[in-house]
Amino acid sequence: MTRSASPALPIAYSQEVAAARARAAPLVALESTIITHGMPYPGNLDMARSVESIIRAEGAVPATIAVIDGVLHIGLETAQLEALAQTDGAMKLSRADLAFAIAERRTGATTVAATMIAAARAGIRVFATGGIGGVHRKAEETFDISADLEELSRTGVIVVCAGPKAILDIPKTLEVLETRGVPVVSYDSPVFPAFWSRDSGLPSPLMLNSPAAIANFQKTRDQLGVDGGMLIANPVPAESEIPREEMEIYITRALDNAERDEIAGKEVTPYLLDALFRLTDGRSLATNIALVENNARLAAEIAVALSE
Ligand code: PSU
Ligand code: MN
Repeated sequence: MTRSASPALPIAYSQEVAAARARAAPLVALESTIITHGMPYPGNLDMARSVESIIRAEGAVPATIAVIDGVLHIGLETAQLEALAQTDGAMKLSRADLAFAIAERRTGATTVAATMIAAARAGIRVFATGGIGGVHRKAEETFDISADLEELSRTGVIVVCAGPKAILDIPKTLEVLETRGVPVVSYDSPVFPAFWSRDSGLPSPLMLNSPAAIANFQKTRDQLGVDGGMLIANPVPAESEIPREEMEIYITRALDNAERDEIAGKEVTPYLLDALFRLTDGRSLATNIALVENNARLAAEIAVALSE
């Protein structure tokens, strides 16, 4: 790389993504924090691979996003994905530090917020994940509100998730999204889902029943000049869900442990996911994988509908 006064951003597209961009094929962005900080190896790699193949089967192209040695990758080659899934010290990148990792030539995984920034920059309009970050319980004391919510309000990407992780304060999370003008749409369900469970006990602000209707809603927002993102909440398939009452028992225990261990900041979400994995004997992980796969399918369908 030659150096000039203002070198271009180090950005690399995988072969598959570059080819898809050249023919304007529908693309679906995928985050990488779920790989490095959300699930243990090798389940994380199995999940990452299966999600990519589900997107291909629906006629779209997957673009897993990560920073590797200071290069922003839009789409990972097979060996890069395998290496990332086994990397230990990857940073967990959000809006605050995505550029830091690039500038300092570090390796880092992108959260929902950082993945949205990278996807928007690459012209990718749809993104599949598991659960977004949100307002943590006791946020009135800790001020812990995920940067994912702010990003949804400003960056024009459709994020398909299974609801906010139930470890969060879901009513407060919905309040913030409403305040920031983020449309929250449940897919084919009148109730708002809560990640491992299909029903959070709260009604959904909006509901749509088909990828075409979601694409049409987005096109209308574009016509109206309303920018920012949109959140699609896709309930986990019934056969994979852990009912809310049961999950709540484990969540209470995991939150108690987090408080005892004085976990704060970026550590909170990975700590709780790991604690739940152990408290549920791995069941929470199986559910997590099933819901990400389900979201990948819907995101691909939306990307295809948007391109029609
Ligand atoms: N959903 C998962 N596993 C995860 C995450 C979401 O099933 O690991 C990650 C996402 O990257 C999300 C992040 O953006 O957790 C939120 O972290 P925080 O609460 O620190 O903002
Ligand atoms: Mn936080």
